[in-house]
Amino acid sequence: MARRHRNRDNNPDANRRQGRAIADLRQRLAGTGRVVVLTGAGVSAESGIPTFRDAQTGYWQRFRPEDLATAEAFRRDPQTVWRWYAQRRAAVQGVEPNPGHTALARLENRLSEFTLITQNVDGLHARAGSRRVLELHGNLLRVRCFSGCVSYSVGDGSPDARAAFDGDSSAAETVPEVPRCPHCGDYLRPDVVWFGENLPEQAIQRAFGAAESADLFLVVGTSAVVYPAAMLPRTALDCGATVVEINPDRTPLSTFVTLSIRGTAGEVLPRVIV
Ligand code: BV8
Ligand code: ZN
Repeated sequence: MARRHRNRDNNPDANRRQGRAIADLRQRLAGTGRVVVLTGAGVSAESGIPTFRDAQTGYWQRFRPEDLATAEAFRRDPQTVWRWYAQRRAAVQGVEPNPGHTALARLENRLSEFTLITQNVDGLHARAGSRRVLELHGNLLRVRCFSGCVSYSVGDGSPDARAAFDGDSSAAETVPEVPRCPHCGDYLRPDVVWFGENLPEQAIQRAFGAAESADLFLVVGTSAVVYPAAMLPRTALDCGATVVEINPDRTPLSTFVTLSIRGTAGEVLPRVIV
C-alpha cells in the first residue's frame, strides 16, 4: 500500500504554515489566466495505487520498476513484464479516483485556459472527469502491437481486444501467455512509454508549449526525477510562471519553486479548489 504520510494533526505550526500556503494558492488561482498542472504518481496514492518509487510488494519486491519498465526487459522476459502490467491494470480498475483527481476536474471546468499534464498511466484523471489530459507516458489500459500494427483498449468489444486482456484477471496467480498481434505475430505490449523510449511527440510538444506560456504552474505528487517531464516545471519558472508544488515530501524542485505546500493531493487540492 502507498506509504502513509506522517499525520500533520500533531504539529500545529505545520498546520498553520500549510493553511497559509493553501490560502495563498487559492488567491493566486482566483486571479490567474493560464493554469497548467503536472501530476505524478503521488496524485493516485490516495486511491490506493502505490507510487512509482514506493517499495514494491509481494512477488514484485525483487524487481525495481525501472528494471521492468523497459523494452529490453520485455524482450528478455515478456511474460514477467506482461504479468506486472496485467496486475497493475487489474489494480487500477479496482480503485476509484480520489478527491485530488476530482478537484482537478472541477478546476478544468472553471477555467478557459487550463492544461492538465500527467506522467501517470492509470487513467484516473479521465475517470474523475478531466477531459483534456496530456498523457506523457501512455496508458496502462491500452496495449499495442510492438511493431505498431494495432492497439486495443480495455473495454473494446472486438474478439481480438478481449483476447488481449483475457489473462488479466488471473495474472496474480498464473503466468499468462503474452498475446500476439493478429496481423504480424509480434508480441502485444503495454501502450506506455518505457525508459529509453521517446515520449509521444504531440503530447510532449503541447506540454512544453503550455509550460512556456503558463501564468501559474502547479506540480502535484511527483518526485521530479524522470525526464523530460521533470523539465516542465523548470521551463515554466524560466518563462516567468509562478510555480507551486504540492507534495508531502521535499523534492529536487522544492528549493526552486515559488511556493511548496507540504501536504497530500487528496487533502490539499480540495481545499484549494473549493
Ligand atoms: C526519454 C511508464 C529520450 C511506464 C514511466 C539513460 C538512458 C536512457 C534514458 C535516460 C538515461 N538517463 C536518464 C534518462 C532519461 C530517462 C529518465 O528520466 N530516467 C530517470 C530514472 C533518471 N527518461 C526516459 O527514458 C524517458 N524517455 O528520455 O527518451 C531518450 C531516448 C533514448 C535514449 C535516451 C533518451 C521516458 C521516461 C518515461 C518512463 N515511463 N512510466 C510505467 O509506468 O510502467 S515513468 C514513471 O515514473 C511513471 O510514469 C511515474 O509517473 C514517473 C515519474 O515518477 P513520479 O510520478 O514522480 O512518481 P514517484 O513514485 O517517483 O514519486 C511520487 C511522488 O509523490 C513523491 O515525491 C512522493 O513524495 C509524492 N507523494 C506520495 N504520496 C502523495 C504524494 N504527493 C501527493 N499526494 C500524495 N498522497
Ligand atoms: Zn503487429
